[in-house]
Amino acid sequence: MILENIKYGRIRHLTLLDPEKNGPDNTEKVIDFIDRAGSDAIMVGGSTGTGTKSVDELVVAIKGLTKKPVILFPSSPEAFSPRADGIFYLSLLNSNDLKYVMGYQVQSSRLLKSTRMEVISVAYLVFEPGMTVGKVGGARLIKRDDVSTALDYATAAELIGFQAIYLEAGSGAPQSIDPKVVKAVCEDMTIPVIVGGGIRDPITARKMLDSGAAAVVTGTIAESDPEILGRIVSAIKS
Ligand code: 1GP
Repeated sequence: MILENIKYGRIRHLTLLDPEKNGPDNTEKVIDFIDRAGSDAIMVGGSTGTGTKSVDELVVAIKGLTKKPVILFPSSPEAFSPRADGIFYLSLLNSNDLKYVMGYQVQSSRLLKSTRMEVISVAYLVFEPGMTVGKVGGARLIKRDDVSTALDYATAAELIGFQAIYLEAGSGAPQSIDPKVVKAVCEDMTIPVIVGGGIRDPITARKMLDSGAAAVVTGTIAESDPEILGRIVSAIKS
């Protein structure tokens, strides 16, 4: 159970792979980095251009190389593969575009229910700078140190009944979310909080865990610097 594993500290680091940047050709190399680094799970998704074919091909390639759980992280219902172990069923709560809040969820609900994969409802909150997901997702970006607005959204998410909260600065962000926002949200929540975007070094990753995050996501670093990926994962698990 992916959610249980996140809740109870068995999945603390997740690596995001974007099918746009990771064709089947270099999957073997990237999975080798991820395995050696000790990352616990692999997310597959990206903000643009992730159609069923490229997502499915990447999921198949990953499943052939590792037993780590593969979790879909979709930007639209097309970014789907029935072969994944689970899906973050995201609702971008601070979007101006209803399709990211509930439209895509409605569109994909019956298909998802018919699969055997674990569907985890996730309140997705996008902070400054937001990067591509902020733009594509029409987000009213939350300031990276705005504790009060973050708590408003996170509390709403918990009361509505989401199973997890994902605090996102955007893939490739030059700076992560302020750990004090993570701390305030985590102190107040009973559901697990996942943090991602702009986490590039072991100290920042560790700070997120010390602030109460259940798990940390890194994407960009797996593609560019596998050595740092290993140090990030070690810092998280130390
Ligand atoms: C995506 O936040 C993650 O949700 C990944 O971000 O690519 O900046 O590590 P990075």
